[in-house]
Amino acid sequence: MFRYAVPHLNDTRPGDCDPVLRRYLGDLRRKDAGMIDFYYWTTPNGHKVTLFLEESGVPYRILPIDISRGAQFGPDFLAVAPNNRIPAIVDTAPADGGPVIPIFESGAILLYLAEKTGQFLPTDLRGRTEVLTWLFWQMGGLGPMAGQNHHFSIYAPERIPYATERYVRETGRLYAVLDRRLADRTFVAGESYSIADMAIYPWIVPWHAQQQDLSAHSNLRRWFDAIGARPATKRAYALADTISTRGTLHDAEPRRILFGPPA
Ligand SMILES: N[C@@H](CCC(=O)N[C@@H](CS)C(=O)NCC(=O)O)C(=O)O
Repeated sequence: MFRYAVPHLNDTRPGDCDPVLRRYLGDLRRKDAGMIDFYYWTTPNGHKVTLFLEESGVPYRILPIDISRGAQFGPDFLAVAPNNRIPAIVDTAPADGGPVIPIFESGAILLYLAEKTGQFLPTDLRGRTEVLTWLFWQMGGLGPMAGQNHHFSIYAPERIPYATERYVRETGRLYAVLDRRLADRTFVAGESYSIADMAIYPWIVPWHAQQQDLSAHSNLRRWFDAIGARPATKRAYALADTISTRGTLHDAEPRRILFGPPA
C-alpha cells in the first residue's frame, strides 16, 4: 500500500524538495500513523525496498528523490541520508515508541524492516545467518561490481576496455556463484523468500545491459522468473514505471551531477 506524498517531485530542481522533507524533520518527535517515509528513485537499490514494502504490506509513502536532478544533495535529504544516495527511509512509528528513526543504506533498511515486521528474515540462528550472509554478499559484491559494470559499459564518456572487461568478468563470476547456490534450493537462503533475494533480484534485472547471458545459468533463470512473477514484484516495478524518467542519465547535466567532477 503506498501513496505519493509529493508526486510533482519528478520536476524537482536541487533543493526544491527540501520544504517537503523539512515538514517532519523539523520535529523528529512527531509520529505519523505508522507510515514508513521512503526516499526513492527508480534504480536497483531503490527497487530493493519497494520489493519489501509491497511484499509486507507495511504502509508507506514515496518521496521521490530525482538523483538525475541533484535532489540527493538537498540539506534535508542529507539529514536522513548523509551519504547522498537513495534509498533511505524514516520510520515514523518505531517499535520502541521513541522519536522517528532515519535509516540509509539498502541493506540496513531491509534488515530494519525485516526485524520491525518479523517478515522475510528467519529467527533461528542458522536461517538468519544464511540470509544475512547472502544479503552482505549482495551489498559488498554483486551491487558494487554490477554498478561499476553499468558505469563503464553504459555511462562512461569513453570506452576503457580494461575497466569494462574487469567488471563484466567479475559480474559473470558472481552470476556463476549465484547459479551454483540456487542449484539445490528455491531461494538464495533456502526454501523461503527473504531479504537476501530482494537485495539481489534488482541487480539481475539489467542482466542484458551487464553483458550477461541468463540462459547460461538455468538455476538463476528459474529463480529470476519465479521472483519476477510474484504479484508484489510486479507492483513494485509498475510503481517505478509511474515515476521513471528513463534515459535522462544520458543527458549532460544529469551526468555531471552523478559522475562529476563536482561543480
Ligand atoms: N550502498 C548504497 C548504494 C546506494 C546508491 O549507490 N544509490 C544510487 C542509486 S542506485 C544513488 O543514489 N546515486 C546518486 C548519486 O550518485 O549521486 C545502498 O545500497 O543503499
